[in-house]
Amino acid sequence: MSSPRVSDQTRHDYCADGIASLYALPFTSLLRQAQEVHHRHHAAAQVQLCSLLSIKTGGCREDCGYCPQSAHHNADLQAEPLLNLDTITTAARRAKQRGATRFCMGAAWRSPPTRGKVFARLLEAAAAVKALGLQVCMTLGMLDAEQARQLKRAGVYAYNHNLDTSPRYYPQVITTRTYADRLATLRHVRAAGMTICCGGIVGMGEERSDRVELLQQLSSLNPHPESVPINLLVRVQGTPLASAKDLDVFELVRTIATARIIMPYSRVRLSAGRTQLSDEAQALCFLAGANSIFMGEKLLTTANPDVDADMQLLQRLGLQPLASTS
Ligand code: SAM
Ligand code: DTB
Ligand code: SF4
Repeated sequence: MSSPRVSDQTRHDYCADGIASLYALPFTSLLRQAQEVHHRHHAAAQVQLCSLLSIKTGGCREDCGYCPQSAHHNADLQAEPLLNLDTITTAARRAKQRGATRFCMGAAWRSPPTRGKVFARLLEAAAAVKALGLQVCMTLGMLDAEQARQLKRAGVYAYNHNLDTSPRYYPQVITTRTYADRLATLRHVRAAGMTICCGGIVGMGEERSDRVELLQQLSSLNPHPESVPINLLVRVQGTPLASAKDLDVFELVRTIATARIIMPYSRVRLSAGRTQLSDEAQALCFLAGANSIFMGEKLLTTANPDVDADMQLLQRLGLQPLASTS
């Protein structure tokens, strides 16, 4: 039986069947192809460390079934209004000292307030974090074209806006905004000249075919998202997905490997959910082509591994944090 071929070209026309046959390859063949692509297009010993900060927490109008920050659910969470500039820059400075090269600010909004003081503070925060020599990433919900242009002008390098899952499964998880809304925001981000960080979540009770269709949607974006976060659901008490059933960890690895093959130049981020993974499972994710993690004991509102443990893991694997370019 001939196996699907790896191509050197970036392709945006993968069909779901083609992606499904890659995804379902024998594990050894899938990982070999993923590693070939990873080594061809990346410095495969380097892992980018990113740091996250929730700059506005909780009370969100959206009903995303996985999210502790939604006002529709009952997670045990302290809501916080937008942080002041000092608090943000202090956190960014600390992240840089600890080896992060990218700083991602997240806000629990459907979309940021259109203009005015709050938006002005976001622009200031972007400029201040950029001035520290960090790649600035923001994730603030839906943007219109003008907001995207202003964020770009202020120094935002990447905008994170996830598709989360397949178009088919999406309405089971989120009802307050559509897949099309998300694609519209991604278009504004691209048109404004920011890079795109777009991925999804696995382990929400979806089928393998949903993970494949998410990957198909991501690979159809042209250009590909420069950054593809693959999150393993963090099950939070009080959210509708609190008791989603365990995902076989090899499905996470297959998702990463397939993303690596079909989006060869993108940085694939092993994102939320690492506290649920053994060192060996994380190593498999790196073998599959993941080349970034979030570092710091907190993601936005949930736990992440200790920095010391992460540094030890990288060292044991002979992997290096990506060096700062500034
Ligand atoms: N409110 C903005 C939005 O939704 O675009 C930005 C912040 S939101 C928390 C960013 C992303 O975090 C979501 O799109 C989702 O993919 C991910 N996320 C949220 N809760 C999660 C959870 N419990 N487990 C895994 N990923 C999660
Ligand atoms: C992404 O895809 N994962 C990060 C980042 N983008 C903003 C967020 C993960 C959040 C996990 C749940 C929490 O800590 O609240
Ligand atoms: Fe709000 Fe974002 Fe959470 Fe959805 S994922 S509820 S939009 S903070």
